[in-house]
Amino acid sequence: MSAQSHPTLCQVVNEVVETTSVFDIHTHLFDPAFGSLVSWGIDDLLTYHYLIAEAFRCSTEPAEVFWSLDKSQQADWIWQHLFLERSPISEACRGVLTTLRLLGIDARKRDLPTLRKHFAKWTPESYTDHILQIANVRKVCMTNLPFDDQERPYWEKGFTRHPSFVAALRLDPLLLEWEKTAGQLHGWGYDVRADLSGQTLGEVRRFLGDWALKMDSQYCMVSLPPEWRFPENTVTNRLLQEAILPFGRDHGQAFAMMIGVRRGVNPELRMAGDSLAPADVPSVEALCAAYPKNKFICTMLARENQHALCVAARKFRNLHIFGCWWFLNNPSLIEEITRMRIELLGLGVTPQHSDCRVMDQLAYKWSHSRPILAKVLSEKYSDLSDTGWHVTRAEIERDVHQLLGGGFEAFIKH
Ligand code: FIX
Ligand code: ZN
Repeated sequence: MSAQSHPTLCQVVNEVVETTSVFDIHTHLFDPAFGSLVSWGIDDLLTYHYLIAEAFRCSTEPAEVFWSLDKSQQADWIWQHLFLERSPISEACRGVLTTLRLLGIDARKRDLPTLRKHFAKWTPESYTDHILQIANVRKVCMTNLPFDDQERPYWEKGFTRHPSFVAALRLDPLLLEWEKTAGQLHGWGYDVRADLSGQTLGEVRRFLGDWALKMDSQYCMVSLPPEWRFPENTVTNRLLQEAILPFGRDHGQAFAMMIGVRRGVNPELRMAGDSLAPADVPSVEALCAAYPKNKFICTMLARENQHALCVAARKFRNLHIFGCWWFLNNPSLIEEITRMRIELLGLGVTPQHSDCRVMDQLAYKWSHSRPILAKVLSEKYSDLSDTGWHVTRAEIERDVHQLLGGGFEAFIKH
């Protein structure tokens, strides 16, 4: 008889990574109180912009034909092209099938009308809780835009907040379309001018303070094009230096930058038409050096930037890097980037966020990322073992909690 076998290091790491609840630090999900803004269910899953881009490649029909369809017809069209006429082998297609599997829905008959019936019994509230539990996600950070006419009324009216949803104040229109946004701010009673003169910068700070309070935002954030440079005398940088960063220091709000997106490269794809290019890591380093009292959070979209960004984070303790964003959220790239980050930064990084737009996606995005994190960590703990340093289960739990959002919470803490 063999002695009772102990779990291997690899089994313990897998189990801990599977069972540690995540703080998902960047998503486009909404608290269920946002009603019709909440996306969920099979039609929203199929019309995710990642899948729209893939389905367009399979058809020669004019784009307007697709855009003239209603949501369920668009879902039918995508299902036909990506799931019926060819095998759904891409990461985004696989994600739909993983989600259905985790929901206990059998998709093998490939019958979309039957799949739809499984979602009919849920309300956004009950569905949200169900998904959070399946995905083992404890907290979700939204992306909140005071400039959005559909979203703003919910904040202005007020609502009872779901305990798992926290806010992040998104500032793209303020930093990237100042002239238009100045008009909006003016209309809301802030004494701002398009040329930034007079009280403008103080008033922008007042606006930020009002909205950070209203949303109880965890941090402020922007997505920036690859051309963004610092220092450089631009309206974006003046707003950053004279409004956002002083506000951040006064209110303990970190500033997140998601850099490298080229919006609308193919306009006929609408929101599926964005692309990327390498961005400038020295600009991030210059910002961190110039503002040591501000906290910065950063992710970059181009694979080419990932190594230099890790090195930047080694140099500046006020910089926390995160996530395998968008076109990087694919297993081969997640593995490469996660391994490199852990080698260069140890546990001082948040390896992944989901960027979910549809509630159900929490299930697949985390289910696809967790085994990769476990694989990389097992390898690293095993290398440690070879030195004679054996980690305990409690130490592994501590480390994984840190990687899955705990370290980020500590970083942004006021
Ligand atoms: O700017 C962002 O936050 C991006 O993540 C989105 O704009 C993008 O559409 C997306 O969903 C990527 O995953
Ligand atoms: Zn995003």
